[in-house]
Amino acid sequence: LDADGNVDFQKVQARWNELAKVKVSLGNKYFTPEVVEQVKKLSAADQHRFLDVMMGGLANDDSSVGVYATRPEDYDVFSFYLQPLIRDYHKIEGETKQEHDWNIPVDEYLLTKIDPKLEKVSMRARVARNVKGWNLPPLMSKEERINFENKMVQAFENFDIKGKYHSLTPGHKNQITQEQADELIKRHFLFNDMTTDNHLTSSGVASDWPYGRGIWISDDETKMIWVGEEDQLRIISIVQGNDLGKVDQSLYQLLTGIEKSGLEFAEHPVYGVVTTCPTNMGTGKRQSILGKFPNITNGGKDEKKLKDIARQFGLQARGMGGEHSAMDHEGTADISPSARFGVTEAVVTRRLYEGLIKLYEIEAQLG
Ligand code: CIR
Repeated sequence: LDADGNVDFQKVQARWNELAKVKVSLGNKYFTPEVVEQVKKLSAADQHRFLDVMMGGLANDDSSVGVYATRPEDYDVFSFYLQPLIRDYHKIEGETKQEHDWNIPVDEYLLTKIDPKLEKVSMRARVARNVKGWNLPPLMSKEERINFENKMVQAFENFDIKGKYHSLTPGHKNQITQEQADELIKRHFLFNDMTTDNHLTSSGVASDWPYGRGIWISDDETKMIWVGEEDQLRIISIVQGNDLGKVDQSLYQLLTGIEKSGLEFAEHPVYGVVTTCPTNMGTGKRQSILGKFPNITNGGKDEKKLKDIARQFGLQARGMGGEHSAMDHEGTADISPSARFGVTEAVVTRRLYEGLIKLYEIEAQLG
């Protein structure tokens, strides 16, 4: 900010130039002189918010995206910046508009058809959602986070699927102990302490931790809902098995259940489901399996090779503990299609299946 409290875009440009020597994030790539001209026409408040949007990228030299939306309308107010960035990330050319399609077959995308040994695999699918009328997590105040959590606790109490809410908020009636939280993290149900992620911290997504954060878990432990992580809600199903369609069925049941409770989600007419990170816009859906790739990764020592091969097939390979986590000595990785926008929910599942066919083919060849 300059002496008058206005955003000094020359300084912002200088910082992006400095970061470009290490890595060019999408936020950096699309911060052009034309964008600066456009943003200068906005109100002082909007200019400040534009700076907030870029904060994760400006603070971290390892950012690949580097921007987070702070309110649903950011995708319109800053469309001159965010829309080309979204199209680039999701590799969309032309005027695609988001469509939804949850018609996903069961008994078709069978992992055992790829390899009979893939009989009992941990399969996961999630959708990100934010509720209309609320700030997105980077901009939520502590009070808003607490109010949002309580609104969800009420919704869970009237839910037709039986389950239990576990809160991380100090003093909350559903608060769990640190030991219980650690156990849920170990089982890959609960998200990690958000303050350990520099991207989430510098962008404000992790602010007021652990207030307003928690997880609802169904009694059969196949369905869960994260409250207060990168998006207000992450609606998740985890199934042990080999039919990718079954996990979608379970997720869809949970999603429609929560919609029936009266929540209205933020949706953009072109970019679909509104999410904090532009990488999740569209369907907000990420579907993955936990697979072992000891040959490609050379016993877990060469994660990069798996990531590079996966990328060629439109897939992302992560460690087991989330986006920036490491793989183990068996090369256990969470594999998911990267595209969420310009594809339907059904296409995400098909892409995962088709990508896995190719990935396991290479793993077998190297064995
Ligand atoms: C980055 O720019 O590298 C981080 N902000 C992460 C971006 C994509 N992942 C995500 O939002 N979960």
